[in-house]
Amino acid sequence: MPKRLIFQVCQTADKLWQRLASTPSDIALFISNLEFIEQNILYPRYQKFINTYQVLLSKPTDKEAKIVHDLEKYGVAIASLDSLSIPNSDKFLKAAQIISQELKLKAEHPLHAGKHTLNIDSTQILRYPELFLWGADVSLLRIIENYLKLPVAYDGLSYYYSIPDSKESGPRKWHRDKEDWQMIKIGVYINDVNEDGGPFECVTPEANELISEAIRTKTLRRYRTAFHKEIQEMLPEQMQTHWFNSYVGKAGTVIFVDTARYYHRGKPPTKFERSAIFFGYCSRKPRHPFFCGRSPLAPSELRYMASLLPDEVRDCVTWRDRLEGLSKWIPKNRLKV
Ligand SMILES: O=C(O)CCC(=O)C(=O)O
Ligand SMILES: [Fe+2]
Repeated sequence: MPKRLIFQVCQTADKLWQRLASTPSDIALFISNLEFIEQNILYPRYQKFINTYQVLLSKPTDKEAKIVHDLEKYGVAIASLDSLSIPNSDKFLKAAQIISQELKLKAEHPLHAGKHTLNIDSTQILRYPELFLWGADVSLLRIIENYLKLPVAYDGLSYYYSIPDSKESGPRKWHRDKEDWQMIKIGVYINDVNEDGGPFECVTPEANELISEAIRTKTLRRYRTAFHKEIQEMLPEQMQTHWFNSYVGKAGTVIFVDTARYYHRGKPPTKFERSAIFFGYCSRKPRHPFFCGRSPLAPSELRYMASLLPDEVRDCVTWRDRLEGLSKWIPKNRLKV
């Protein structure tokens, strides 16, 4: 059999397996979103966690508090590698640029023809631990803790090498992330990104409020992914000209965003490739733990990464070992957005 055919057969079998393995978490998602369960059990439990943790919240610096404030007000806060001054940011960016070259080469291989996005694999992350470690910086974690008002779970990173084919699929469709009530993604651009190079986009708070209302009144199914035109058509006349922001920026631009509360997408690039890393964070008792663990690292690899971190940060990576209750046993959902 030609190599390409074998590859396609393997890919189809893998997709089928992923769908099958994701059935328990799809059912759990359905149950946990039943109005009765959400309003009488899950939401009160979440509020109780927040109240209990209030006295333990660490104090942010003024610079960190400004980012928390922007997140609370707009759902998004913009910074840069320079402005954040996180240790080893140069090393981190250099490694990320090497990965970009590797993914570019991989994309050119005929086996990957037609793919809109290529992702980092675990061997690449293990080769450059600075990629994972950057996301576990104490200042970043303090910002997120103060936004979530809960202890932080660091869910690792996704690397998107996005090809300029204009296709609206995967995270290029408008969506909300499912992990938790509120969560944070930190996006870092690895190359300069303009309007034709697939900028990250997020709806304005006003448009998000209208979309949330459509979900409350069941006009829109919660967690439904949507094409650009579908959202546009849902919104009233006066909002048509400005219902989202496009975050164009230089390499090293850093975007903090609550991807669970706000509809967002990576705009399909039309002319230029885009390399970006998205670090994921939620609380240590997330609403849907079976949607966490999106990074390609296996549990043993995560434990290795945790061992490289200072004691006080390690719990952010190993939080899953201390998860309680039924949801701990539901296998992780394997389907992409
Ligand atoms: O690629 C992008 O800009 C969006 C990524 C995204 O939706 C996510 O990481 O949750
Ligand atoms: Fe997302």
